[in-house]
Amino acid sequence: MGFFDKLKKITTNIFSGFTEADEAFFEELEETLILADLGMDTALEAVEQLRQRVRREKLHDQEEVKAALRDVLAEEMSVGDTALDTSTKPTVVLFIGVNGVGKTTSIGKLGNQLKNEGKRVLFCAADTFRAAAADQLQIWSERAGCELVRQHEGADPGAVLFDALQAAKARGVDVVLCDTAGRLHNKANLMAELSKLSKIIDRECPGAARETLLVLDATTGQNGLIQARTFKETAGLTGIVLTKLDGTAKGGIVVAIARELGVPVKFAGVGEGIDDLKPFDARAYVEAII
Ligand SMILES: Nc1nc2c(ncn2[C@@H]2O[C@H](COP(=O)(O)OP(=O)(O)O)[C@@H](O)[C@H]2O)c(=O)[nH]1
Ligand SMILES: [Mg+2]
Repeated sequence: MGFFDKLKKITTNIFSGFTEADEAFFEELEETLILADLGMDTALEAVEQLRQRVRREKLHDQEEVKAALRDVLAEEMSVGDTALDTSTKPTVVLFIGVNGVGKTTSIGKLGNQLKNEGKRVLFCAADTFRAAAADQLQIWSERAGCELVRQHEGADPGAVLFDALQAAKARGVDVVLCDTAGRLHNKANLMAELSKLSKIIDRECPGAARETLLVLDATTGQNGLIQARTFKETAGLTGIVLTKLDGTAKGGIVVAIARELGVPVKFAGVGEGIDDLKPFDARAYVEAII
């Protein structure tokens, strides 16, 4: 079953008991949306907006109400441009997020896509916390045909990034994708490291198009939101990569994240393969799930 088919199977249930858009329906919808990981606040707000629309526009039949719900959810998710800004050479993209969410894998997949679009791509192995992290990124760089700058385990991540940016400028690289550690000795440490990396980019590539993408694992549900709040404080988040959407029936987390953070989901990870990263389109998403 394809990703969208899977989603569809779960969420058509929302309307399975529909007879009319009465209070019982709205209450049931609220519950379904909360269970789908929209979170309490987002679910309540979405249902309230739908309620008002149904009243205002005097909607009756199921198809009209469905279309209105799609609009409401798509609007909740419309919080900015979902395209990756690669307008300068080099463009620098920082991947941040806790351990195991899929940062390294997403870099591999995105590198492959950009390479296929004819771009010269360099991976920067600034996760120096574990030796295996750079090895893993190296495997992806070979698979995707992208360049790699790495150093030894325990090296200063800032020094690796500095090297990578110098190499990128010297070689005419289009896009630098920078991996980072998801765990340091403590949270304050991690945040300090990330803001240091951000400053290095500003200093070495002033005026460069940059993105800071927070990678979140969709299967962790509301936990992802808690992580997001922590990371939001640092390093000017520009977008979310939501991974492992293939592993959860609870696609509502997408809506909750966009609404809470005010930054758009830019990519969705839907598997472990090299082609399993899709540009995220809010409208297509809600149409698939409702
Ligand atoms: N099913 C699935 N697995 C994923 C996805 N993205 C990453 N993974 C897996 O999640 C695990 C951790 O990924 P990794 O990139 O090492 O996470 P990192 O610690 O954030 O760099 C690996 O086994 C990946 O294959 C995805 O979209 N779907
Ligand atoms: Mg990693």
